Amino acid sequence: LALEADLRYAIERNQLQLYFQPQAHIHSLQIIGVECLIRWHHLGKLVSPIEFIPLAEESGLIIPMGEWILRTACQQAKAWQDAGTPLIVAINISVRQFQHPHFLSLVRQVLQTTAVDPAWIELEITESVVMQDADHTIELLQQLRDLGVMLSIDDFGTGYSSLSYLRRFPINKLKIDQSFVGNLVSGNQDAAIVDAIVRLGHNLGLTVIAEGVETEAHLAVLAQLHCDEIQGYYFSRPLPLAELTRFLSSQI
Ligand code: G
Ligand code: G
Ligand code: MN
Ligand code: NA
Repeated sequence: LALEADLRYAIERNQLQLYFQPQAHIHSLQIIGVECLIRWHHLGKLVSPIEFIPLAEESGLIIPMGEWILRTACQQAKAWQDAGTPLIVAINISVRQFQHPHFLSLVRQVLQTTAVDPAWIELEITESVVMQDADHTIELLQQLRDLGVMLSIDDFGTGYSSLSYLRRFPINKLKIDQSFVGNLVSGNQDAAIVDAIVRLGHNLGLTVIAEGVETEAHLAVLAQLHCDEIQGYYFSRPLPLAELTRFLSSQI
């Protein structure tokens, strides 16, 4: 496959780039963190991860790519810490990466070599990943927590979460999937779902963040439903580092 060969080359030649989407407190709108989102500059175009993450998963390239993402994200988190402006740095972990036998030791090694304070690192795991082989998953999640990192469940509400398992997962945050946010109107069915997720999260002692927040109206409904944090185009698109730096300084 031509694209696969190109992708392999892109990893070796550092043609991948991390973008960062700010996350903010729902009331103060203060930036609390960023989600790292991978971009690939390929033949003069920006290829979406929707196109190449599945390919990377199938081919196994997600392992070196995921390692590059983890290391680059931790280096950036460390730079913000050293500058006295620490931010939560949230990193997407793919299924195959999470299930790789050396994932735990990779995370440990990257934390050590980058000397980052792991309290500011958040690993985003999707709901479907954590539901496979739950006993093993709980053990691995606990081992990751023991390294000092935070854990969130991404795309929450789209998979088939067993609520009893959720109670046993040593996680910190639920990320409400953007499919529940796009048509959010006070009193509608999506609002009922968001309300239930926020209550569930809070009753389990978790922080709840909504993704895909695009409008002032979304923000108002989410605030009314006591959601803690927001992420989405309303606040900012994913930005390359230089633009994020400008955005951060404009917020102070
Ligand atoms: O940023 P964007 O909306 O284009 O991302 C599309 C999809 O690709 C999302 O599902 C997102 O979670 C995934 N994605 C983006 N960056 C990464 C990454 O660094 N690692 C993994 N595993 N998935 C990513
Ligand atoms: O699967 P995950 O939640 O990691 O994917 C996040 C994806 O959502 C990224 O591709 C990102 O670019 C996209 N995204 C971020 N904010 C918004 C938004 O406000 N609206 C829409 N439609 N997509 C968004
Ligand atoms: Mn995510
Ligand atoms: Na999501």
